[in-house]
Amino acid sequence: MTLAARLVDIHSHVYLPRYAALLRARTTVPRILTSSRDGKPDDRLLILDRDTGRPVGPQYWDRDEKIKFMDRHGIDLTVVSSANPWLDFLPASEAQTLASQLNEDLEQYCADSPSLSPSLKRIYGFGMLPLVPEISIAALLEAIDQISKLSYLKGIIMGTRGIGKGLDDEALDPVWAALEKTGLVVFLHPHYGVNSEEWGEKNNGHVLPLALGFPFETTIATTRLILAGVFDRFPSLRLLLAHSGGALPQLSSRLASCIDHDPVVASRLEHDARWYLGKLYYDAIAYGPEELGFVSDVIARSQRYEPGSSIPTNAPVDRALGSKRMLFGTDHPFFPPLQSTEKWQSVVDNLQAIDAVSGWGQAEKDNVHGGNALSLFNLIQL
Ligand code: 5CU
Repeated sequence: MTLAARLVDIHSHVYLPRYAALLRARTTVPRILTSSRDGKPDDRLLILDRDTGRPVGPQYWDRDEKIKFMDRHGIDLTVVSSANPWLDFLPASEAQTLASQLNEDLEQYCADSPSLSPSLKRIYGFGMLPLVPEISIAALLEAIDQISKLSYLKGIIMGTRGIGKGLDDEALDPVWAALEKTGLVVFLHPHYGVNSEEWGEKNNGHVLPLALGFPFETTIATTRLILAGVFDRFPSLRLLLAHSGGALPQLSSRLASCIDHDPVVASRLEHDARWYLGKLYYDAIAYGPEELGFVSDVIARSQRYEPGSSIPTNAPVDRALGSKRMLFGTDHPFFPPLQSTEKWQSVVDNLQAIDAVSGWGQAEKDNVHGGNALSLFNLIQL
């Protein structure tokens, strides 16, 4: 098997034992509510707004469970990230200490994972920054420096709130500069969704916040980054969007038109909005081949926008080109099957979707399965 034919999961979460212990000690959300049934632990995880909890167990923190899941689904290598809500609910000094400890813990979690080849581990990681209000920028830069020196951490995961004002906060410019300089991949992941009043009064469980709220949050945060000129100032920043970029691909031409009609915003940006979508990376967690094909087209279409121009050239949109920025993911340990099955349907759905994208040949599918991840995380030369 060539390296390019590897299956690499870039969207897979963990609550490291130190973090799980913190959640267990808490009495308000986010928390792990501990109880037992028939003498066995019956713990529940509460992290979302109006969360009634869902079963939580070793699959959330135990590395052996992660490896078993990988083996069961033919996943060769995983880049794990801490799950939401990260450190968002902690005071700055606690967040700073814990971020540093959790980054060391994650490095060890990866270091102790089995080897895939003499020079490749089966698990790498995204570290985290203490992105909370009142943290100093110096503390964030220190965390980036720490992560960049940990050999198994290849990026950072971040939510959408920044240090309280969102990711378009100019105070974060030194953070983007440092992330760009170190080459760490920034995995942008939602947690808050949108205002829960939008979900009405019917009990729809977690369906609306997860299916719509999460992707809309990512859509808004990424759009704000574009509008703030972050990709103009930091053109080499490597941003990976959760859930295939949410609704941004679908809304990008509308966004471009709205910008064109607003001279103040238009004058701030160096490129047409659609151009920026070709500079981002997208996980392939969209569950359907049509959606993946569409995202691939939107990425490829950015080539039609010459720097600074909103008039597209006639260059054909090459769907295969878009696939180079899309990467397989599972969202493990979330979305487990309701009944015990050998393979998780959520994983099978996403793999089948990749295989069924019209216009993607074997090379494109191999790239989305793992080749793109190995390049993005600089694992190919190892
Ligand atoms: O099911 C969920 O709540 C989640 C979550 O919180 N975070 C995530 O990444 N996926 C699903």
